[in-house]
Amino acid sequence: SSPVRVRSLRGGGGGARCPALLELLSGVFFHSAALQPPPPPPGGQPRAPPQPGGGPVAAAVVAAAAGGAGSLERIRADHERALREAKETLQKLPEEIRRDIRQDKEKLLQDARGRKEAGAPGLPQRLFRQPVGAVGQEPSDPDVRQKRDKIKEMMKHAWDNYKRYAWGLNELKPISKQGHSSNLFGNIQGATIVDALDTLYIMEMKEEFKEAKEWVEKNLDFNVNAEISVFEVNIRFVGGLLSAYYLSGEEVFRKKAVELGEKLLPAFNTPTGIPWALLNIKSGIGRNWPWASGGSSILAEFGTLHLEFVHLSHLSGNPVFAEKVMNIRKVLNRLDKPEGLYPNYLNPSSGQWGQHHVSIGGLGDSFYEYLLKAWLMTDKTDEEGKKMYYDAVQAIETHLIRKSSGGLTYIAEWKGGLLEHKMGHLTCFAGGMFALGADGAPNDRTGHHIELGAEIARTCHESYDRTSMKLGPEAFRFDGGVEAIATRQNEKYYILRPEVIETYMYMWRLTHDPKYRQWGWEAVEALEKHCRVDGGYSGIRDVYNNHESHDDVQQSFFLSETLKYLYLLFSEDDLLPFEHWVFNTEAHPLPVLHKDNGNKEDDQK
Ligand code: DMJ
Repeated sequence: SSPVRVRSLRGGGGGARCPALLELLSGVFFHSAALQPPPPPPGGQPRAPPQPGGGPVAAAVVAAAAGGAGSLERIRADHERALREAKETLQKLPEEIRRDIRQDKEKLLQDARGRKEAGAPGLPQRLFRQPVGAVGQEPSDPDVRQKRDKIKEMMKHAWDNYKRYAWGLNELKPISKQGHSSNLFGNIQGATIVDALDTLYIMEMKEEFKEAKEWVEKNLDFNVNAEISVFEVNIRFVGGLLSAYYLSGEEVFRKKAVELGEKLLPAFNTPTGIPWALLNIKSGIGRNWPWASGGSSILAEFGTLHLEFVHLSHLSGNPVFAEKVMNIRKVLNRLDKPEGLYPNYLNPSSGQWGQHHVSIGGLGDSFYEYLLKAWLMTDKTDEEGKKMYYDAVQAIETHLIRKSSGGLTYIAEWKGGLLEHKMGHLTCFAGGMFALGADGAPNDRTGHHIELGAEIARTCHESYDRTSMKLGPEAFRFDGGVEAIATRQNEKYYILRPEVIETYMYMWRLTHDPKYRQWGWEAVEALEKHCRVDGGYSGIRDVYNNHESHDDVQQSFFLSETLKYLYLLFSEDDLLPFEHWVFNTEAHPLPVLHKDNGNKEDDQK
């Protein structure tokens, strides 16, 4: 095989790192709070604004926001003023006190009305500057440009049909030409619209972006009596809204993201703070999937909130979101891990692992992804996330990664110490993850991590190439005399998943080896041939069959991930560059919170 060319993610590197995420966050919060004009206290000097969902960190933030180094003096002055006011009140007549209370109440009401009209209840004002790389240049090579245009046309076909047959509903049924609702979102509506916003933006589909934004403004409603999947709603809705905000600067997306984030908070009301999988967003009552080992929460679900919740704190000035996800880390770090591996199940009441099943695919996958990306998103200051990621990869290499007799590297699943030689389509994202993390790999193992990414990409490409339709199955095996082939009927389907293309995109960006564009283009041709129908794009029931049996669902992640990663694969590297953006697990780009400007502003153009 050809030698792998390694491209560095960042120039230089190394140097002293800030020790803790909270330090970074403190910069974030101080900034947000400082941008908010403090409401003048009745007849006194300026006071720090109150922070919803307070607690000790919030108090410190408020104090520091009020004056940095002089914050202690300010607190003292506030206390003295409060004492003075109390004394004055004691000297007043009852009628005067009643009048003061009436006036205070009226003022509060007026302020609340004013905030409602301004449309940003409780959110600090924020100066928006578009981060670097929200738009990129046209590809210079005409062939690449043509291919990219084709991918944009695919997006238009998917979007137009959704709009025509399922507008405002969650997903499209492209064969029966009607809406599809998934119970993952309860009766929150519009998953495809929110998931597609950022793809529309980066593809410069301006009219479509505008109509999507108007729908969000008028119709996206979280005040519903609905039991939702906390994970799915977070990665698709919170992630989609955050990206739409960071790309476009439209306040409505920030407001909706924070509003939804607040709705998700009761999920953390468990004895350990490990959140429930399911939450009724009206009643705030949570529970876990009935099938999950002894009432456990799922690693890939509670471990895939971190990036979005850190950004929710950044945008709202409210530290509670970041505190919730930092606590998940704390719980995990207190636990013994079998062979250094993280089981997929953790009981939120006892804080103990459930069944010892370990997977880098379904139930585990994006937990590992978010450890790495938490480190990258904090401009490589989140040392804890970094350590957890590289330690986990070490254990995965030792216990789960194997090579077939035909020379294909694969990642098996681990069940109480025994290996199941099966790899899921979902697991294929790991090729991109290993390559993305190569730059920071300890002990000069950068080349090794890139090579590992390249090997996983090759195996996953084989899983596509060994089918009749050139689209990969849901899971493939390395036992019973087969390699990279699905042997069970219920593992032969393809539901428009992105993970293999995601890995091609990372490998292309990091090596510029042309085979990744070639493999991506093979996937485009297969999608067009087998999944494209009059009414949009559909999944396939059996990719080994010569005749399509369509599953009649156009998944929202086809628009948010599959088409976005294809588009980026055929774009120049200046569109959403890795130095400035990380992608959440649903391919929604979130800006890196750069330390060199004190985390005080998003990176600027
Ligand atoms: C997406 O919703 C996300 O990528 C998630 O992490 C895993 N599954 C789907 C796509 O396959």
